[in-house]
Amino acid sequence: MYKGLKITVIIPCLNEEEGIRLVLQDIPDFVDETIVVDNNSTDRTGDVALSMGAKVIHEKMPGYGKAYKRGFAEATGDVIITLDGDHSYPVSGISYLLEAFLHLQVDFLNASRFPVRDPRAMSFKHKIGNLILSAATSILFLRWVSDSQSGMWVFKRSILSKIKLESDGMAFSEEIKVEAIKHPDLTFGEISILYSSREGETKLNPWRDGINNLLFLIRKRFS
Ligand SMILES: Nc1nc2c(ncn2[C@@H]2O[C@H](COP(=O)(O)OP(=O)(O)O)[C@@H](O)[C@H]2O)c(=O)[nH]1
Ligand SMILES: [Mg+2]
Repeated sequence: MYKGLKITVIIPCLNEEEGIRLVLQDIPDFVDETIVVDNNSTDRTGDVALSMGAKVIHEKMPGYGKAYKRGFAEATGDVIITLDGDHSYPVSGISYLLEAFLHLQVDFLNASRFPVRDPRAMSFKHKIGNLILSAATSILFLRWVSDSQSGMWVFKRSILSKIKLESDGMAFSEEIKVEAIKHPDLTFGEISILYSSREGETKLNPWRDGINNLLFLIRKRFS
């Protein structure tokens, strides 16, 4: 519990046996529930997560968005915090994010990776791709968003009944933010975090996912 709120952490994982160990060992004691959604990993991700006390859900259908939707359905906390299983997002920053979330009194808080302070954390190509996608989100939805592709969010679980989440893939990350921004009853905030280099191999295909995410934003805006 954190200030009377039940806290759930959700982590989607595809072959992250090294990263998930580092993430789980730093999860603060006030977190009530840690859910790892494993998608047919061929390494020991599920075993490692289970041995470290996480609730492990095996989702058969592939996809980042699919994994999150499954995790959301299992979550019981008042507040949900998400992050990658690759140890690139700051686990030690969870209390900082929760404090900001409560202080700003928002329904959805996005943790922005920008400015990137660790030069090894993000390649130049990824920085440009993220810049284009965040600029597109900001222009299309008329709200400044510095990192529409961040995978670390803090939000009230109750907002899930108000928003529509359809993407099964990487576009899920921008979709949930756009849904929070567009909804007239929901408030959106963003603060900067320290982002670092990941353990293991990226699951992102920069060209395919980058173009898909851009088309997803355009379709979402004009449909
Ligand atoms: N369960 C599940 N997790 C996934 C899938 N694709 C990616 N992930 C996880 O989602 C997180 C984000 O993927 P990552 O490769 O780090 O993308 P990046 O942070 O955008 O470079 C990582 O923890 C991945 O292991 C998937 O299909 N299923
Ligand atoms: Mg990652």
